[in-house]
Amino acid sequence: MRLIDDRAAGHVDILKDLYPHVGKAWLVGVTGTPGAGKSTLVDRLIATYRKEGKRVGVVAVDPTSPFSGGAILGDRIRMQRHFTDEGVFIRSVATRGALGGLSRSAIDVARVLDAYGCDVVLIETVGVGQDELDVTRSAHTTLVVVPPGGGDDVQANKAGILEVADVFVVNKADREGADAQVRHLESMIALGREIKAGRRAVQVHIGHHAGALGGAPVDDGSWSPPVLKTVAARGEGVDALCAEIVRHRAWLETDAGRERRARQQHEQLLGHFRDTLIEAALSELGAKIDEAARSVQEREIDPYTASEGLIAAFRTR
Ligand SMILES: Nc1nc2c(ncn2[C@@H]2O[C@H](COP(=O)(O)OP(=O)(O)O)[C@@H](O)[C@H]2O)c(=O)[nH]1
Ligand SMILES: [Mg+2]
Repeated sequence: MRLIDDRAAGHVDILKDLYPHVGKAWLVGVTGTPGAGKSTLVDRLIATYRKEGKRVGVVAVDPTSPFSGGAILGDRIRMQRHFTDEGVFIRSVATRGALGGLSRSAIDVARVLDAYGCDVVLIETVGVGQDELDVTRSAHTTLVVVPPGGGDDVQANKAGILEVADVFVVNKADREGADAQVRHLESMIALGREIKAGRRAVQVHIGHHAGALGGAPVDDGSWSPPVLKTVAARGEGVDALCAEIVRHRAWLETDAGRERRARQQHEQLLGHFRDTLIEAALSELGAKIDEAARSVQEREIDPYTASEGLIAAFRTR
């Protein structure tokens, strides 16, 4: 796992060798606002799964980014009671720098834990940036953890939270504003479904040249994320959360669920291909890119032609 996190020479070969053993674990992404209680919740989930006799892996993305600096120490404290448990394997990843480095490391380390024999792998990440989107694409079930509040800090629309959440968890429900947050999220979800249904209605209308707009079936077998309240600090609501994860797992076995999984895997491969391609191109072209950038800066060439030139140079190698 260290070699993989360091992206050391030969780490891809390790991953290739492990791949036949990958695919048995349930991957649960846990994302959301810093301080929302993700690590505390993960600690509770570990305890629950251990009671069921499951082997648990945890991948904590080491938040070296400025807005969440130092949180990893907190993560370790939050989960420390499990450190001596042989059925629990906790690993943090830290690689930044390389393209999508952090998410790649997290996903790859999760795969190692899967191959190692973990039944469940919990992947804790912060926020929903591009990096985290890659993680949520790889996870079977993604939990989005948010604190109570009016919803301003959730920015559900902007951050694409609605797209990635399989289950919303309003944690710190012992604090004021939890119900307001639940209502806010539920109305966002309802709105999202209405927009989708509206789109379908329009398609039906155009397709059949008949009927009024609206009234398209909303219950199309798709998954609508439930919104749960938890008090992770006291372990409240955790059983209900686990039940939702099981329910989501069952849904993924339905036709709509399989379709969604296939789409995710397609996106995942595309993301991986993109990273691999860019990495190869960057290392092959090296100084040519700097040259092209300089030419563009001096206005000797336009950026479109410059890019085409780089691609042509890469292809002829
Ligand atoms: N009041 C309250 N505090 C909580 C709850 N869950 C976690 N916390 C506290 O919130 C802080 C941040 O928790 P942490 O799990 O590190 O959040 P993370 O950054 O999302 O991983 C810690 O001080 C926790 O003890 C909760 O349900 N209620
Ligand atoms: Mg944390």
